[in-house]
Amino acid sequence: MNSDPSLTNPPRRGTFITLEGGEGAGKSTQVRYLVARLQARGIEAISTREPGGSPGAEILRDLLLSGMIKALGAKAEAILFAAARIDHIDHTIAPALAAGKWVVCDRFADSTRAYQGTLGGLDPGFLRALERVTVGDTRPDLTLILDLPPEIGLERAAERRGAGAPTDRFEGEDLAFHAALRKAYLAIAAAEPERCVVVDAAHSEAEVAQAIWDAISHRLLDADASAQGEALHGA
Ligand code: Z5A
Repeated sequence: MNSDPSLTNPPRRGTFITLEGGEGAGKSTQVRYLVARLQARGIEAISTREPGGSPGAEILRDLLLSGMIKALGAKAEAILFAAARIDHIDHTIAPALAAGKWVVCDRFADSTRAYQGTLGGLDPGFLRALERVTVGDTRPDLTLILDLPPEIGLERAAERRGAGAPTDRFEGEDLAFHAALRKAYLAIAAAEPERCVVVDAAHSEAEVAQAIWDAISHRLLDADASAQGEALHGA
């Protein structure tokens, strides 16, 4: 009998984590905390973002956030976000996961569901089909939805931007838009509780980082440790 599990088991895919939420919820801040904490544990982890995250997708990011695409409508916008996502998956996410790394991504397909889907009023069947051909098997293992009253998020984003600086395509939308966005994310979390964890983002950066770490420990690291234990016992 072969006692070396590496010769009998296929290589392990890495772990894919996405952070989602409205404007100024603290996603980029928490991506940095999380990757640093994973690396401190000796886990190989990369951070990335959407739209963008690969050279081709970064070109589309500039176009999408410039506001020039808005006039084409939500359907065209969703297709362009999807095109950027395909490049991002092919060149950044999939290779890292194949190498066994953790990938921590600032926004992913739930942003298309919330912004272009719910707020853009797109047909759910169209969105599901687009997501299927775009994402394929590269689905997140865990999605952290940072939940925050939009008034606080917009205030944080305005402070970061600085007085007088222009808003981007989505920052310029009104409060009702951002309130509807919050509801859309909570609906996604309620529909997929096995994948999504809602994190109260109204606390300090350190408290939010701890809540995220607790969710990861509970959902991924503990489960991973017991799976490895079972594999070793079964070997
Ligand atoms: N979009 C879409 O429509 N469809 C899609 O499929 C995808 C995206 C993928 C990308 O914008 C836009 O594209 C986005 C959705 C749309 N629309 N908007 N708006 P982006 O990448 O430029 O920005 P963003 O993703 O919206 O992130 P953000 O607004 O820049 O915020 P954030 O990443 O969530 O927050 P942050 O940068 O970490 O923090 C904001 C400020 O708050 C900063 O000064 C921090 O120091 C501060 N902060 C962070 N955490 C805290 C706490 N806990 N307390 C107090 N202050 C804090």
